[in-house]
Amino acid sequence: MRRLIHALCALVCLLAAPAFAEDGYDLWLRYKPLASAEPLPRAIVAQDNTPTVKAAVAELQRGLSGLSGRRISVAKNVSAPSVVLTRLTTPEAGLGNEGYMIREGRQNGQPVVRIRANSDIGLLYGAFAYLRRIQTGATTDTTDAPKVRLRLLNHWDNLDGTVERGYAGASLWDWWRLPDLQDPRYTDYARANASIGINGTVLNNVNAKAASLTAPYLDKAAVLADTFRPYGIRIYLSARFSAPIELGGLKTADPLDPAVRAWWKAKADEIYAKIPDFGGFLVKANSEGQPGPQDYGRTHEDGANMLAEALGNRGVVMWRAFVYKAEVADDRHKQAYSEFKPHDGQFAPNVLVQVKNGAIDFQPREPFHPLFGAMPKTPLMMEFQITKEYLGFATHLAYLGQYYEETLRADTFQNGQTGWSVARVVEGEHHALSGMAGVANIGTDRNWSGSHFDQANWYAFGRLAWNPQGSAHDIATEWAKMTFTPDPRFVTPVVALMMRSRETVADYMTPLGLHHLMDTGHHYGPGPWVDNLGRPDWNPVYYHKADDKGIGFDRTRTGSDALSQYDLQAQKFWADPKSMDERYLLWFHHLSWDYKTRSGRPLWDELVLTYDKGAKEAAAMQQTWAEMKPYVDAERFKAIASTLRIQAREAKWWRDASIAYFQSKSGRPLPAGVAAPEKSLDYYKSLTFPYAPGHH
Ligand code: BDP
Repeated sequence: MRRLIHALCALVCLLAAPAFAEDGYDLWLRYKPLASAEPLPRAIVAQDNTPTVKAAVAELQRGLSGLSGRRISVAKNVSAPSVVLTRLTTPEAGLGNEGYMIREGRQNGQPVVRIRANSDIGLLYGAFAYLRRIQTGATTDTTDAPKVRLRLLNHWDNLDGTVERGYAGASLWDWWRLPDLQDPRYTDYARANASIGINGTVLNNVNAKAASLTAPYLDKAAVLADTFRPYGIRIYLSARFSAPIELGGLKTADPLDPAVRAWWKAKADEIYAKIPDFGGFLVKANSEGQPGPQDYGRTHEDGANMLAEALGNRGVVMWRAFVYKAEVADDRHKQAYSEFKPHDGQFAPNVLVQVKNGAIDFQPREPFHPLFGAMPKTPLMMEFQITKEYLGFATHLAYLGQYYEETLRADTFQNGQTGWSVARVVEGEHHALSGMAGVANIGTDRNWSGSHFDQANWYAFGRLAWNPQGSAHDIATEWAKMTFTPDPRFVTPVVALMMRSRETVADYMTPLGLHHLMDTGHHYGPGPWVDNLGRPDWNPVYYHKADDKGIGFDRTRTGSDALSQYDLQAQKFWADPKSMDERYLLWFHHLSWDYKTRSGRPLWDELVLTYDKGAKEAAAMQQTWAEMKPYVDAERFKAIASTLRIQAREAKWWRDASIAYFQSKSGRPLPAGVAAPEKSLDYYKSLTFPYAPGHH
């Protein structure tokens, strides 16, 4: 008897357990039953049956049945409370091709929610928006359309399955088994992206192999394009500029050479025959050893326009402005501006210049890139990094929504006028094209992003690409509600923690405007002492310039004068160390250790205390999380607790190693009450990480 009871108990437990593990695979599309008594529609009514409308219906069915715990039917007419999807017969101008309208009303005596759009993709976006609004407690009625046309992920994925700067496992693209293997995960990838409005993806690394443009690889890419198409996602490829030599057997890749031009034209035609809605090319040229037009004495626009011509009105070229050269002795901060600004207005209409958020390289904090204020005649595409190459990989919690917002809200004073925020420049109101790209943090890890909180960075990127003027705080709130629970006892402290988290990381890695202090190659841990790399501007010492007298990079007129690349009014943000935001202080100024900061403390003390504060905050994040235990499933609770433990330990490592090193320069005592580094500077210098992920 007892045995039977045990067996029955085991069965009950099994049935009561969630059908699948809370491993993060469902992202923010979990659709768990809502506690609120709001009556939800019981049917979905749609007239069309296109692949995109089918996807919208399927998502609504999945979402509403999950949220209500009921079966949801699909019908042609309204006979129950319903969601009605309608493509407008007379286009509504304000909605454009991707916008939607959601309205509550009544039809056939039943309450209905009408989702209307000019296009099928608008209906899909509307369906996702409606589900989001239910889950986040927003009112149903809304009208929305994206402010940016190209909202793209950039995968730095290699053909061998590795991911440059990827910390979430291997590449999602199984090039080896494609085109035959069609992983269902590709559809979930598309769903997740469509749910946040992403409408394009560059499949391969900017450090591109020409092979990705060969017929077998195009066939593989075509399968992905077919899978993504119903979700409004077009595919793009990074193009290696020297492909005409490597694949075409030509002697040159000179963009003005007729044979080279013909080769690219034929290649574009071949691509369009396989992928009719191919989006276009992303190009890293003449940067970090990549081939480019300058190898032939030509300019960036010669290269970009040649590819633009090959694509014609079928696609776009996204030409990256991330360029710097060993031969140029000038401050690396200045190089992209010097190379691109003189060519403003000379790019073909289907070219966008893709600019990183800052002039160096995705540092924990960077002032906005001066090009955003300087090329009014060219559509400038924003490039953010979602993967956290310089912010602790996937192991440290740093919510980047707050970072993106900081950059997007900065005023560039383009054309000397106020109100030209980076967001407005990116929205490109004077241009036919506009775009925002995010270097993806996605891989084969079950939770997609390497850690649960890193999903929020993917989410925030998509939402801000849709509306660059959106609020990082609101976006974090939405994400937390959908990904975990709408319970305010969870949402309020967790959103507060997220909003502070990137600041915390900046404090324990690169406080007061310091930058590029990461160790060689992998960029993970501290390496402020590194001074032995081939190029001066690869060395951390180049950036902090610390000696026994002071620290910081003078980018004012007495130094490299990079500051002058900003509009006169924008220069005022950072020109005067006394009045500026000190979080950028040492980015622009070289100051003595005794320099009196706003707190009244000398710079040395301030620096040490900021490191100390960052490390303490990282440790405290664990406590906040511990208090969230009642609101989170055991599996994700534990996973997050363990990454926070790693983060706290490594924040202390950053703090200790940095303080030890800078103290060896300043020769000053630590401010009262601050603990000395745990180990010697030599110990920190001796650490090596040859197998850190993401480094190729
Ligand atoms: C740097 C990365 C490197 C990329 C490069 C780029 O360290 O792996 O190839 O940027 O953006 O941040 O091209």
